[in-house]
Amino acid sequence: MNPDQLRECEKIAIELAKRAGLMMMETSGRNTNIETKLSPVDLVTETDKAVEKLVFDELKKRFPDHRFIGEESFTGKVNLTDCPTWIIDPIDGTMNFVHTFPFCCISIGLTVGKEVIFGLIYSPFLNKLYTAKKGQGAYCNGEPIHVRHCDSFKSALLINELGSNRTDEHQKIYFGNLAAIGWKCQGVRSLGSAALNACMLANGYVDAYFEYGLHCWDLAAGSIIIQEAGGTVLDPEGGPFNLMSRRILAASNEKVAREIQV
Ligand code: LIP
Repeated sequence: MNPDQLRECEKIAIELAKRAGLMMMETSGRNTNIETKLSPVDLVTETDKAVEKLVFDELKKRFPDHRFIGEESFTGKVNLTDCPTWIIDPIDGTMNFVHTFPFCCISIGLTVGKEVIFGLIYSPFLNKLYTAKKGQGAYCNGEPIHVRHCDSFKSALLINELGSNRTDEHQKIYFGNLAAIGWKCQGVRSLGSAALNACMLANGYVDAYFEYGLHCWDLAAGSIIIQEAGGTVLDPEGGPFNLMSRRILAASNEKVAREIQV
């Protein structure tokens, strides 16, 4: 994809995110038909579905050759290919959206050759639009953003999430990690949106973030925004970050990330 085409993708994604944001503002806390998916706390509202439909319908008109992966049209198997692919979470932080806790957003990533080349995260409630294009830095509302300096994990503020997976196995991983890792830093926070957690790190408000049990639509945009803001993104076991592995370890720098890796 050449730079003009990528700029066009960004322009259209921003327009759609703003339209999605209006839909979210109009309906937050007002959804009556709330369904559950993989667990009783894995929620989906009519707005999640309506936003995904709007964004996919418009993108398909503009980019008929591209492929699309979305949280609400997920049928059990994600097939990421080398083709240009839009990866979308129409509302990341649906639990927050239902409760009117303002940390919810739309998250839009674009991959080519299975690599994320563009990411956008927009929270209409916080009035923050985060964007990043491969090799071109990360921005919040048009201003460049950077991770902050952090010497060591013991002086870090960490984000970690309980998540919506309530299996015994996930519970063991969550509390095991919290005891082993969370205890060693200055504080642990949970905002309820993987995408906005990534933005908090990219924007220099926290120093590290890890989470298990996520999907590619939670991670695509956030991973490039962190990297373009100068941060490090890894697999929690220390290998390269894999968008499809359903987990992330991210930090302001590699030293801090390596102190956390399991
Ligand atoms: C949510 C994430 C959140 C995570 C939940 C869930 P959703 O996304 O962003 O951080 O802990 O498990 O995946 O379901 O609101 O789009």
